[in-house]
Amino acid sequence: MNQKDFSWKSSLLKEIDFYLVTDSGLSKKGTLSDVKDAVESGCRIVQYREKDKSTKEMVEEASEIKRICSGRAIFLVNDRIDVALAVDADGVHIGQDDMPVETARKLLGEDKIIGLSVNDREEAVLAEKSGTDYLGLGPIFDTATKKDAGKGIGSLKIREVKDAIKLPVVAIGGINKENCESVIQNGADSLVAISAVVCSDDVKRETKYFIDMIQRIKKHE
Ligand code: 3NM
Repeated sequence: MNQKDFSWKSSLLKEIDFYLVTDSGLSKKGTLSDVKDAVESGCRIVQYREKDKSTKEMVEEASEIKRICSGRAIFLVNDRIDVALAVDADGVHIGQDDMPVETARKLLGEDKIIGLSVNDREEAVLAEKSGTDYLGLGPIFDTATKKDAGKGIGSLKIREVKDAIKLPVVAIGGINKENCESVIQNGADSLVAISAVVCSDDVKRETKYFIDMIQRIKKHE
């Protein structure tokens, strides 16, 4: 069994409910406003995902997000290990085509969190061996938010992945208020709903909706 199964990071991540991923292209009120609102509503993990800004702008925004999250939420940076290091974020979330987890680990050290995106059970099993701390599994449903995400795998696949590994699984892709219950019922430890939250007029209300739903279902399991 992988020694990471027992790490404080895995235990901590299994306690997380709603996971905010930022998207400045979709956001109604802007990334910083979304982070503030989500954290004030009880969101305990934030991933800064920014594809359109310069490195300088990203470092500035990431330091603001770090300040907002401080003592309240885990703060991760998507893909950009340099930005994560520059602001001393809590970790990174990387994809299959990014730097290998082992290399990212060397750069970041043992105390930082590394999450990896996987699409199926095979990738999940390999990811667990690589020393990642949690998995992002998706897309669960079809999504327009990430153009190259591919077709939704369906929420039953979550159970298949959970049965094969011990790491926390965060479900992502096309999740909204209508389909979110099946995601948690099928074993996801946490979920991301980008457009369902940042396109809304009230990020606080939507975040709270997801947190309450997840806690209610987990309590009855
Ligand atoms: N990653 P929405 S799907 C950023 O499958 C991202 O790895 C995915 O946005 C993956 O909640 C996705 O609006 C977009 O569908 C999720």
